[in-house]
Amino acid sequence: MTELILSLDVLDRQRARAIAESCAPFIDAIKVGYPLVLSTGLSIAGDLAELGLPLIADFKVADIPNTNRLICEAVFAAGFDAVIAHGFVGADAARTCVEVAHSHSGEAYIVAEMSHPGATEFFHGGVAERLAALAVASGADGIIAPATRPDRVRELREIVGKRKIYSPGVGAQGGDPDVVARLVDGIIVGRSIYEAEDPAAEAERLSRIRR
Ligand code: NUP
Repeated sequence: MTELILSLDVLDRQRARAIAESCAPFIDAIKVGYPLVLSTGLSIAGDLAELGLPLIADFKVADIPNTNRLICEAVFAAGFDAVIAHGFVGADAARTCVEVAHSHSGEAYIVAEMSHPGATEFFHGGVAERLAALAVASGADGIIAPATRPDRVRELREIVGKRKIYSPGVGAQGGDPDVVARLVDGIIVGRSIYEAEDPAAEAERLSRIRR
């Protein structure tokens, strides 16, 4: 069954906790990125961990191997279960994120292609394919690929095989959950859920689509 991952890009700790708690019965993981962590501090991970769902740190880590190591160690020490890293920094830097994640029994995902319109500027022309291959060669647990371009997801699936594909861009960015949920291991959904009048109801609706 395709996972439903809540992207919790709200700025307020109480609101984040309330939305996560109400959606918890319908989601498989929570993704936290810079907006929430920069607003509340890394301690938000401890708050959310109480819900018992896997926590994914969407920090798109993209530095030299040593700095990547320091960042990922802090991520897992804070209680996250997975980290998202960029691959364009090269195999050594990406592999460092994978190694740290696995040393904590966690997971690492490499961005193969992003979901926004401008992503085509640099990710197309063979780059995304190379990043997907790098993810496989680095032992990453999967890739991030765009729900906004299902054809690209199909192409990247050829490269990553059974490794997981998590896909953002559903709803607010135009991606159709009915189409993409069949192609990927998890859909990542932010605004469609947390900006809904009833976030839990929207999460429940999406959780039914993905089955
Ligand atoms: O390619 C990507 N596209 C994307 O939207 C890679 C991402 N990590 N994201 C993130 O997914 C984005 O930063 C946001 O946290 C979430 C999508 O949110 P929404 O468009 O559903 O609100």
